[in-house]
Amino acid sequence: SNPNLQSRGALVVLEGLDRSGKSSQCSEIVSYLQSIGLATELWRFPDRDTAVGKMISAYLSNESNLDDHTIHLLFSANRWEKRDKRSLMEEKLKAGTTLIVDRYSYSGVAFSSAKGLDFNWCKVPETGLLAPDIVLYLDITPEKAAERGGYGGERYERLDFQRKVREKYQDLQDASWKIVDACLPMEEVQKKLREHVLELIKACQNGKPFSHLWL
Ligand code: 2DT
Ligand code: MG
Repeated sequence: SNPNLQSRGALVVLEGLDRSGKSSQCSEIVSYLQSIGLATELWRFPDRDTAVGKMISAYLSNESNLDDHTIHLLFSANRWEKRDKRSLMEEKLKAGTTLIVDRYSYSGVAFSSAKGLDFNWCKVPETGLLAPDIVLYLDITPEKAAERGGYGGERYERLDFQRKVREKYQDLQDASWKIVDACLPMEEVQKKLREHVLELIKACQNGKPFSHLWL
């Protein structure tokens, strides 16, 4: 490996429709990576614990209503605010920590554009954020996802809307995406995710450079 290039952690994003299994798979992969001695943290967006995150949470649970553009920008702000001194995403990665992130800018664009907002307008506020090294997309049809039951009753958790979100996700796919069939048994899904992530971590340790959205 090139000694001039810095060993760093990997920025891994999981995306998918509601009930695609993202959150469980994220937890499992984090436990696995930690168990083999790799510094790893679980992040998620929205981060509902910040001031902005509390506004988002109120909106999602229908306790408040906001204009579609306004909530879009709040979701984006919730990603930008994670650049503050203590939690700076890039600092963590540079220190060698791998981040497993449950949703990111792709959710931002897919969900807002599925409401009818302009696709490119939705991408603009994300411009300049750190780009994931990989996007692991847990692919499931909205019908199959709904069969899993337990849509929590939050805004967006409706079959017709999830159909539109899936189409928008398809328009966002690029070379950094790996599509994983979310209907395989959970262990099989986890196995595929681990393979992708371990290969990527190696590349990052060997100095894979950072890139930024939407280059
Ligand atoms: P969770 O169920 O994962 O908490 O997500 N969403 C998410 C957006 O509309 N824009 C965004 O930028 C992000 C990150 C997807 C709550 C919902 O919020 C949607 C589902
Ligand atoms: Mg949800």
